[in-house]
Amino acid sequence: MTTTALRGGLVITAAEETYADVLVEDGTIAALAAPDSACARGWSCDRTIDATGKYVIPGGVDAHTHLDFPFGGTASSDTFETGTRAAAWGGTTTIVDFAVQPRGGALRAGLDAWHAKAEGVCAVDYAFHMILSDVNDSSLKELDLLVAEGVTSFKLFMAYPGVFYSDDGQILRAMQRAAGNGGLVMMHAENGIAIDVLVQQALDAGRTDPRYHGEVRKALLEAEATHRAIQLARVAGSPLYVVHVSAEEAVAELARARDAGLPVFGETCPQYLFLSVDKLAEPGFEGAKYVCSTPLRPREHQAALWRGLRTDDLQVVSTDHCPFCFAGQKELGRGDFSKIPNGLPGVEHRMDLLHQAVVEGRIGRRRWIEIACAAPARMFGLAPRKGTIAPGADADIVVYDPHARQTLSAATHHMNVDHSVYEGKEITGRVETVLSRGEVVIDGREFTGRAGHGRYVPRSTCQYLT
Ligand code: DUC
Ligand code: ZN
Ligand code: ZN
Ligand code: ZN
Repeated sequence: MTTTALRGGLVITAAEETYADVLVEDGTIAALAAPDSACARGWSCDRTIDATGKYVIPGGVDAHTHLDFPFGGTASSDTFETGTRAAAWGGTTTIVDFAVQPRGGALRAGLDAWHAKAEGVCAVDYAFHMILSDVNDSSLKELDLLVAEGVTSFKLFMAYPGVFYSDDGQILRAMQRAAGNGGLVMMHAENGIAIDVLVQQALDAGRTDPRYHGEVRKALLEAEATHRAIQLARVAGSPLYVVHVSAEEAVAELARARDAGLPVFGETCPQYLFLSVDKLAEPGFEGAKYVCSTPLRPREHQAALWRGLRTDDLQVVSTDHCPFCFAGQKELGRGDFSKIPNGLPGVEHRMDLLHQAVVEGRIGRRRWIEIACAAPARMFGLAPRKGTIAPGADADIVVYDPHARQTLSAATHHMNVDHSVYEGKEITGRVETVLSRGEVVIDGREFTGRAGHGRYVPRSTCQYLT
């Protein structure tokens, strides 16, 4: 049995902050004790990590990644190996990735394919949601089996007609099934039918540059879809989790539903909090780097997102990490913005960007840990093993230096992508040491983990509802 003590740090969880020493035995948190107390001095350890002057926080839980994800005639550029390694560098020790039901195929086939991609290569722990791209009698039956085996959440798309899109009848049926089996429906809420009309009109008018991606995917069409998804969930009697919320009007829909006591939840992502739509208009074809859906919005929307995070109308910040290289991938959309693969890289930077928000006074330290670790763990049935620092939890722990300075750049990041959407951004705070189930996987500026250390984690159902 390997034992490690982390000594002298400020332990921050969603619930409290306290100076404590942390004892790790065999991959699990065994005890917390006051620093230098008789109890803590009595621990005999193989290894001691000095966390004096640092934060000791739970490993991040990124509940929204797309590794090796087929999209727009290509696939996202991070594999499970490179993507989970980058996650570790950024202090994220659990990811929940989206397995995809092949259109016309079985959920099982999609899930098996995603297990095959991830098995034996991940640096940190991983779990799966399932994208439903074909809701029918047989895939609905399979939903019950997936929930029973730990895939307890399902993403549906109101966008992307002909690809992932479900119509309202399919959505209602999936929600009814989820209401019966404890599953959580995750919604990509954009009116894709209307958006496709606007896309065609823009292209017909010769508006082919990346900036038109932001113009056609209107905030009102995100809000309309969010409203419709909430009403459908109400009719079905199911909970609802809306992914990658970017529009102020969509936050308002969520807030109204929550004020009415409905089990409706929302997620936003760092790109919507820190970047805005003007990026899409960068000279040349540079704007393609910022094409994702939902799209970046005018800066005014950011205040509503931050407010939503403070008031708990938004519960989770995930990355929607879906990287495509500029060269050869984003470039597929030269001359037609609708052919630019949608997605931004970010799995490595979520903890740092949200810490920057703490430094800037937008959120408090415990809220940082809540939205990045504890809430996603509870939302997706990973608590109490993940998302907190407490006896019995997995020893997924980050020693975070709140004073270190760093500049984000493609030259130094570890994601397998040829650009950074945060190039040149200065951050106060930096991950120093990362433990994944007690093993040191990041030690200062060195990756000390290994491909295959990360394990698949079956999940229980949403813990916000019990
Ligand atoms: N949005 C993205 O930007 N990328 C992947 C899928 C999605 O919904
Ligand atoms: Zn010990
Ligand atoms: Zn989506
Ligand atoms: Zn996504």
